Amino acid sequence: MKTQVAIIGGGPSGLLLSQMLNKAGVETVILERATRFHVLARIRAGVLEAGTVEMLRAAGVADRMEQEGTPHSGCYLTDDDLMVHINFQELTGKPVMVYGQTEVTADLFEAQDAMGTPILHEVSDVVIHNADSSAPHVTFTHKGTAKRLDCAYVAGCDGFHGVSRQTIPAAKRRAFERVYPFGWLGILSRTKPAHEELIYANSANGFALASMRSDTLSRYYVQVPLTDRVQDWSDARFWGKLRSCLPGDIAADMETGPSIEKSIAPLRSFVNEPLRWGRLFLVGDATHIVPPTGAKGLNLAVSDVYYLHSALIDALTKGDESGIDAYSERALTRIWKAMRFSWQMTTMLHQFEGEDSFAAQMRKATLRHLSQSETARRELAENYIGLPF
Ligand code: FAS
Ligand code: PHB
Repeated sequence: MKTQVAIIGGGPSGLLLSQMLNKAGVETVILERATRFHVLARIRAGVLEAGTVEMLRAAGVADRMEQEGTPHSGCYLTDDDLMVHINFQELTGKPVMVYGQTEVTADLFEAQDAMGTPILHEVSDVVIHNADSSAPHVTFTHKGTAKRLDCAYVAGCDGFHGVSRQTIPAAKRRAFERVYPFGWLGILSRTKPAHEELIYANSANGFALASMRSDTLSRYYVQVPLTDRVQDWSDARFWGKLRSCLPGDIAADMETGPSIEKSIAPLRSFVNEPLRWGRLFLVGDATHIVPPTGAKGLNLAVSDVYYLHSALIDALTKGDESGIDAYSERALTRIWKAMRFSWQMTTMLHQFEGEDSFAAQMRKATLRHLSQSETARRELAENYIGLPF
């Protein structure tokens, strides 16, 4: 098998990169470890930055998002009963789009199928060879047969647990990491969302997030210790915890119902540098992880794709390698800014086990400052809707 760009991973990074390259006439093959059903069964991000919306439009996969997605002009940060409204539209002139990552991925699969792009599911034993040469190739097993894919470039879009990052020799890469001592227990329920905008709640009982996928499908999270397991949490226990974190009047009116999905995600901040080794380029969760508090994970993957797709097109169609030479440093500049914002939102809104009373006072003071300072609200809004690519 031969192609121009071999893409490891068929999540949002790999699919969007492939779609953007194919639209420019660049051939790709996507190698995905899981079944399509499994990829689409993952419930993850829910908020799209303004830049992500533009990229999906440029990729030609925005029609359903325009019809079914919901623009949000603001969100709330709360501290017990204090509710601080962050009006993105007023402060930045832009909204965000609430439209689930699952739907984005489904739209990308549909577009890639229409392109006739080879997406090989259930591959295994993926190994990237000679990435630091002018002729890399990938070997893998598919349907019980050993295969080889020759290519000009390899895009590592295979997430945090993939093989791409590990292909870069340990001596050639650096990792920066902060693991948080708690996770998010998330549920999906066919209930009316607690509020028409997202609520990031800081309270004496810990952090909670009230989000949604539509006006009949709610997505909620509560902070839990890393030792907790999903089976420790009945729906009733979850609803009780969520109510204890949200402002009283909202908690009192909230509709509850059976969970249709329930999972615990650990929280970490992680950056791998560099994003390139020879003709291998890392994209998305393969090279960075953010705590979901800032709604940056999926959106950061999209900005990596924004930088890399144009660089690969220039290299393959014009022989201009300036873009691929600049990719790692250019992407990392934006990655670190999103890393900072996600870390700040996480430390501002979560209780840390064993913290002193001063830490709780700092959280309260930060939220009160936001309620009184338009400048502080604008700084948060500019980061939340997404810094420029
Ligand atoms: P992904 O991990 O989505 O995709 C990588 C793909 O590569 C997967 O399909 C995997 O099967 C495949 N793969 C892995 N190893 C392979 C191999 N060796 N060979 C072939 N294929 C391989 N972000 C937010 O903004 N908000 C959220 O609320 C949020 N919640 C999250 C909850 C969880 C549990 C997780 C894990 C992440 C969450 N994220 C959230 C972040 C998430 O949305 C990621 O940023 C996003 O999926 C990044 O997309 P990819 O880079 O494509 O990585
Ligand atoms: C979600 O709806 O899943 C969601 C929204 C905002 C976040 C994290 C998750 O910051």
